[in-house]
Amino acid sequence: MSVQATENSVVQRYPLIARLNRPYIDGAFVDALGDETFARVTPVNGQPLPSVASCSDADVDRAVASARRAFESSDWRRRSPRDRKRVLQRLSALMLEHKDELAALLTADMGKPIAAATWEVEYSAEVFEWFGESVDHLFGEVAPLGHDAHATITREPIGVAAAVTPWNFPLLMPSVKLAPALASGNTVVLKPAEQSPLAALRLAELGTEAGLPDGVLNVITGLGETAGKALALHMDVDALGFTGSTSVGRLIMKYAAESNLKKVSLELGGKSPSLVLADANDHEMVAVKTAEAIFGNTGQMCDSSSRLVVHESIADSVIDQLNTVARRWQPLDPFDPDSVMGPVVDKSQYDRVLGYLDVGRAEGAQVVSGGNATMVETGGFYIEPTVLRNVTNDMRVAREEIFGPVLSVITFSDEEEGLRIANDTNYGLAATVWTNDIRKAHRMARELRAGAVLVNGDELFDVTLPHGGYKESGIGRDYSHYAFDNWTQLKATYINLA
Ligand code: TXE
Repeated sequence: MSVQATENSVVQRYPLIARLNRPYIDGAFVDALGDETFARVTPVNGQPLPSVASCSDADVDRAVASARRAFESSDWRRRSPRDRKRVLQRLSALMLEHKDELAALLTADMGKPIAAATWEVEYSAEVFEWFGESVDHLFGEVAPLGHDAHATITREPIGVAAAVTPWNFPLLMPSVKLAPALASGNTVVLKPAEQSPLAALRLAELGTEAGLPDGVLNVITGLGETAGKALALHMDVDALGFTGSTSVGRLIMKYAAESNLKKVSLELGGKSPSLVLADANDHEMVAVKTAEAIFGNTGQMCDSSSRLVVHESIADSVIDQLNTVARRWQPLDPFDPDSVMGPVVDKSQYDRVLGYLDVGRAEGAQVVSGGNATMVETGGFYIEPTVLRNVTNDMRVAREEIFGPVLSVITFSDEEEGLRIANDTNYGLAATVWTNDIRKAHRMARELRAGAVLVNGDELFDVTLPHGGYKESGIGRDYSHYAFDNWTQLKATYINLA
């Protein structure tokens, strides 16, 4: 593996980074109330990034108060959906106008290849555009009552909404929560992950430029166990959308229960299977799509296909193809336009992924490609795309979310066994089935216990499709018009006509 680390300092090249270092409250960047900051490095080459304000409970109070004021006294919630739509669509256009700069912020913060970062900006802009349009088409209902009564069922904003988001898609994850929340009239406090706050801070600024009234979108910078916890425990936050680890998801529910029973939606971890039946005959396609699904974003995706559950009769052929395809995914400086795979997000994720490779070897898995890392040479956190075979579904590498470019290959001898292995996980975010038999495709799609099933692979990212998990992968759905369920409440209004 050869990684040529970026020569110039990332901050020199993108001076904007230096000013995105404090919370955005009530329509402006403000100093945090305390002096605490947290240090950061870019995973591209390990060089320091400017430190960022570590917000305290008092800062969270201030941001929530700003959102409450804006909810009560700005006209945001009272505007017609069409008027809110115009603001969101202006924001979408501004994001596209600033695409290169936002993409650079993503790459600097968490190391995704610049081409993938550009895609993330474009898709995030589409999410704002789509939710703006959708809310304008969201009709209420009239209840089927008798002649002497008339009742409507309408959706109302919940109030002050909070979003706590992870670092793997630092712009997209905030966008999928903010777009439906803002479209339906809520005001928002966002806490992005400490590893990747830059794009979210810039988004807030663009929101003001697009016409969001002051206080409608606030961003708190800070650590999970302080700022994130304060937000989740806050008595004046009415709803909270979280994406992140299942362990923190449990805490979020606990905090909600201990405070004001705020409405919680959770998008958590995954250990998604890709089930390859014996009749699937395009093994190259299986390998290409599986590689995209596990090496894309350096494997840091909640719905990565991290378990390849393949029929024993074709396992060797599929693994051969995977070894060939994996060579195209060698890590490269993410600022290089040819890069398809950058580093993992930080040193702790780097240690965690390499730790799992040791665990896998100790459990009897065989590394058939990859397995090396190059932090020493580059200063960045680069790990080769890695394929493990001889994995059984009880091994830790098959059960726990690694969140890195590591594929575990598990074989089966009959379809019922394959299905059982695929479903034998605490998670249930996504599953893929590969077959040329239409009946088997439908049957497997019905039996796979996951929020999304892909038949013969392909794109999971589509704003029209709900995204969320069965089992311990979460509660509620992001994307699609079902996302409005997270950010609205239903009101029944009964009118006596007698
Ligand atoms: O996630 P965390 P981390 C998984 C993945 C990864 C592991 C750890 O397996 O290796 O989680 O990543 C905030 N109260 N996923 O540690 O801690 C935190 O500041 C309130 C899957 O980065 O869950 C950040 O904003 N908030 C996942 C957000 O939670 C808290 C994406 C996510 O951080 C908090 C990311 C607390 N006590 C990681 N502690 C996916 N589903 O896509 C942390 N946070």
